[in-house]
Amino acid sequence: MSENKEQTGLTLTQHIRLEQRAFASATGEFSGLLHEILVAGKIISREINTAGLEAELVLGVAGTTNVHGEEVQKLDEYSNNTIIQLLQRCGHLAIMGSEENEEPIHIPEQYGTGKYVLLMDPLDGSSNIDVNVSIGTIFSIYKKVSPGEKGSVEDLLQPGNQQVAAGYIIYGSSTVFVYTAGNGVHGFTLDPSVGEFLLSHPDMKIPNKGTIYSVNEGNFNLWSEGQKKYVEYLRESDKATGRPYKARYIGSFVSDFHRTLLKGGIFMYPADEKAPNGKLRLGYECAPMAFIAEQAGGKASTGKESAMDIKADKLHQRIPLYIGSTEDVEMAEKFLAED
Ligand code: AHM
Ligand code: MG
Repeated sequence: MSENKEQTGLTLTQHIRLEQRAFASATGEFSGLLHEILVAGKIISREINTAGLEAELVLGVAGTTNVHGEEVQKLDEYSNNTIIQLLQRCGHLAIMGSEENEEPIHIPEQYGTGKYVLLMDPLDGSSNIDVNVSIGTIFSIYKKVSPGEKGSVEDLLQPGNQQVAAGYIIYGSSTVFVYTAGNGVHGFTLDPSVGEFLLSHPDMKIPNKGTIYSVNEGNFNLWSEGQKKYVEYLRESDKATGRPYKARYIGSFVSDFHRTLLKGGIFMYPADEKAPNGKLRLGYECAPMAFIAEQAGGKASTGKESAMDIKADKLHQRIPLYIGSTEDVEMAEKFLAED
């Protein structure tokens, strides 16, 4: 859809419905599913916005660790429960996978199942919660491929190129919902006065080349030679290629990715000596953002191959990630090829 007056006050629900009208076979299930995700986003957004006022109840650690051995924050748990509760009742899902749950989440029989599967990171960047830095929810939707009514883990291990839709909600200075259903990337800002996400960023495009790099440079000494040389290259002065690049690293993937989508450049979480597959998870962090990056004209790579083409072996699989402007990601791949 192009930007015009007809889009004034276009809500996310309306946008999804209008996009789906293009598909003769659309049954409304997909629109229904996305609608439930946006409702969950509003509830989580409200909780985050009042976090400071109810600090004891909402902020801090929950006293448990998750499958990755990381401390679970109260808001992590709240966001995970909110999405599971809402989504399992919608009737459109066969199975879910979450960063916070070691095993796949089956849909209780009384709610019935549908033809879609959902992967999510309910609250990404949660180490930033207590310091008022933007955090987000990431989701990825596939069609169920396993036989029978119930979903199986196979449904959650499909390569990113099979995604039907992906998106994220960033809880920042405003709450923004960005999604793609394979027809461009569109962003909506929550207007708290009316309680609706309204179209604010139609047809988002990543610049072909940027001037910002984003990486946890504290790991420099653990990196491969190619990775070190690439970052050193970005820090050199060369007017013609816009170097040195600016360094920006929030440590909250949704926020770092959102900036990269809007301004261009590259975000990376490379493999290193301690983490040979990097840190970020394929199913609910890398693949959804890769789909969005590609739909916005950008690129996502492990440094060697497209992040969209990898089929996971396990639910919580990690991969190294280079994502953002096409020229920047390709330059990173060139340096990594020397390793
Ligand atoms: P989380 O899903 O537990 O919040 O962890 C993922 C986060 C990402 O948001 C961020 O890009 C990365 O971890 C930061 O890691 P590091 O602190 O190693 O730089
Ligand atoms: Mg995460």
